Amino acid sequence: MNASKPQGKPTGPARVCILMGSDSDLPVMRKCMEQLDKLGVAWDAVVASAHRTPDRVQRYVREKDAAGCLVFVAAAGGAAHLAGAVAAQTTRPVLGVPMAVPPFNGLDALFSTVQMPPGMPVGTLAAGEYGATNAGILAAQIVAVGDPDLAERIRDDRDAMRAKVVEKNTKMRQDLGLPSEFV
Ligand code: RP5
Repeated sequence: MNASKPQGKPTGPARVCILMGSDSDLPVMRKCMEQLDKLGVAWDAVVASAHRTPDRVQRYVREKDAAGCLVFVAAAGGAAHLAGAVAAQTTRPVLGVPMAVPPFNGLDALFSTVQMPPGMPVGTLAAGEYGATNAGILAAQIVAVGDPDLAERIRDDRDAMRAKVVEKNTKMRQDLGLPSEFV
């Protein structure tokens, strides 16, 4: 079935809140925002660092939690403690996106984000743009547990993705002079 497509940036109270350790993380985290826009999930974003502005992190998470945010996404690079610091302030699900900054290109941030002590889970995504994109989709999937229309839009999106893969296969097989479909 085709759920109605959202137009532009969704309005209303943010159901997903994105924290970034620095504005230098924004170009990558736009991938997350694009997914949320496409799926019609209202979001908010802030620059707040676990190390440079710990009090801002605490205030933002507590205020947004109280205002009805359902999922937090935290993106940080280097010694990336942001997702853990967010998890310490809320019982909402927290998704962590390690940013790929030099000299270790995200491996440091991946370990810092994924190796949370027992009792304080952070759902850690891939480093960089893959993780940012999937954080948007996964956050929407979590919100969709209580929103059947959103769940349908996510299914429609998957169907469109599958159709594209099949289309690419058909074109590639044509270019290679193979029969139209494999058997
Ligand atoms: C982290 O340090 C940020 O999340 C960013 O990925 C990295 C570098 O920050 P800037 O020096 O660009 O502000 O806290």
